[in-house]
Amino acid sequence: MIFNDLREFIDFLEDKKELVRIKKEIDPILEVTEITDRISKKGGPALLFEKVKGSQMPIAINLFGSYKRMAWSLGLNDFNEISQRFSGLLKTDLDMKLKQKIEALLDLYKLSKSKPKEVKKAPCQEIVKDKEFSLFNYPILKCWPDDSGRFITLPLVITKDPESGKQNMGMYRMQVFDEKTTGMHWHTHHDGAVNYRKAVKLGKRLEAAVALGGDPVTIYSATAPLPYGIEELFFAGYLRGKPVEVVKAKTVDLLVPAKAEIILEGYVEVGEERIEGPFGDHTGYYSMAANYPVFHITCITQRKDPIYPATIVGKPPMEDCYMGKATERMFLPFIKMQLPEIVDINLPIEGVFHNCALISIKKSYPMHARKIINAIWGLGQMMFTKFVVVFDDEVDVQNPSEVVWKAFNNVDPSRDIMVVEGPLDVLDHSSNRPIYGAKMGIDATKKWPEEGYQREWPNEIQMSEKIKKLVDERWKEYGLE
Ligand SMILES: Cc1cc2nc3c(=O)[nH]c(=O)nc-3n(C[C@H](O)[C@H](O)[C@H](O)COP(=O)(O)O)c2cc1C
Ligand SMILES: [Mn+2]
Repeated sequence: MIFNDLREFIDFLEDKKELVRIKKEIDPILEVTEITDRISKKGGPALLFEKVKGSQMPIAINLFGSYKRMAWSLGLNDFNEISQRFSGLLKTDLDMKLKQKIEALLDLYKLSKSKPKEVKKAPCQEIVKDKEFSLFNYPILKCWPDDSGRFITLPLVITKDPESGKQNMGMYRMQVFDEKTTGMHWHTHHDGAVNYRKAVKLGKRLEAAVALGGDPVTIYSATAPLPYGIEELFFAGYLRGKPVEVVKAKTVDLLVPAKAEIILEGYVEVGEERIEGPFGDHTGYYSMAANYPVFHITCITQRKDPIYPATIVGKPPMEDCYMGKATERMFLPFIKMQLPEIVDINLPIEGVFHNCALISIKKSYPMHARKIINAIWGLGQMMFTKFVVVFDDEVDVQNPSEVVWKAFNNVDPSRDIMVVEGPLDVLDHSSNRPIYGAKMGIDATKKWPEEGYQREWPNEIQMSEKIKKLVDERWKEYGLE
């Protein structure tokens, strides 16, 4: 099932008993976080806070907060379908079976559906406020005690490349500075910041529009690590197999998702910066205050009865972990296209996606693991990965016990570890200076004579099939169950 907007998804979750309504009045300052965090840590449902102190609209949160809901949001029944479902385009084999050919054709068809469809009338513009408005009328959360203020946490920030005219849509949290102004926390490595730097060069303020809500695939797409120049709204249409409807914003030259709940329109002034943060972040730590551009809102458009979408981030697992895991599954086929020797990748949620990648490969030449480590550091947002650990293909990288056992037993630290310097995620707090520092590659594969290992690599202990069969047959006789 493909959803057209946030409320369709909310209704669906409610039908499936995966959404709970909270009718008691709740404070968006810290109280929403404490409730949602407890629910997140239990693997609990999505929440709709119907009565929020100081605001007329409800808050929807934790919508993506489980493997099941994440899969549903993408129109799938099961999380394990993600890799297969979105890899059709990459099948180039001429000997494909008929079924595969049909799947590939379906994907081509879907690609042709990816261009957003412009409409004239849109639910997100039922009400237009271009003079009197205040962000303080919206149920914007203060998430954690040391946060520097209230933050919009699930925004789809749309800007345009001033040269090519292509739109980018990224999710960057926004600190509320006053009624009409927020921070614009696009990390220097992300595409919003690229567009901003282009605007600075041209000396022209950068228009921006921020969608709150929209269909869940569109929301997810703002978090997807697409290469610069690939438009997230096209990608969302591809994933949905149905174009995203867009409408011209009222005061800026941007197309925004027509079925969003709320749109903030405005601009980022060239060279203007303000201290933003601290903010309790994905890592489970606060990201510290730093200078970021400022977003000036010129107009708010919205539905008559908007639902305010939010999320909280903090110590994993949280809602964003399931979005990250969906990305891991969705992009694995694309990574394999460039690095076909990769069998599987696990980005453990405790590694918060940029800290750790566990990768199994079909090793076929000396130092093959190092090639993979270096390749990962050159691959889109994988470049931030602080620890890359490479295993032989028989290792199940999804099994933490197996991973730790293999790594600790197989690695000779003086031979198998490489430490290099390079860009790090802005959220990394371990390096001496922000945004760059050391990263480690660990080769946990079995070592070959050609790699200088002159001893005999021991066999793993395995019982003989004959004895296993015998014990299977006699199991009842032993009286152990
Ligand atoms: C809940 C959530 C909050 C995020 N907050 C930020 C943020 O404040 N700044 C940022 O640069 N990226 C943030 N990200 C990550 C980006 O959305 C993600 O890297 C995305 O691919 C960036 O898109 P872009 O490459 O088009 O800039 C966040 C992701 C999620 C899921
Ligand atoms: Mn982008």
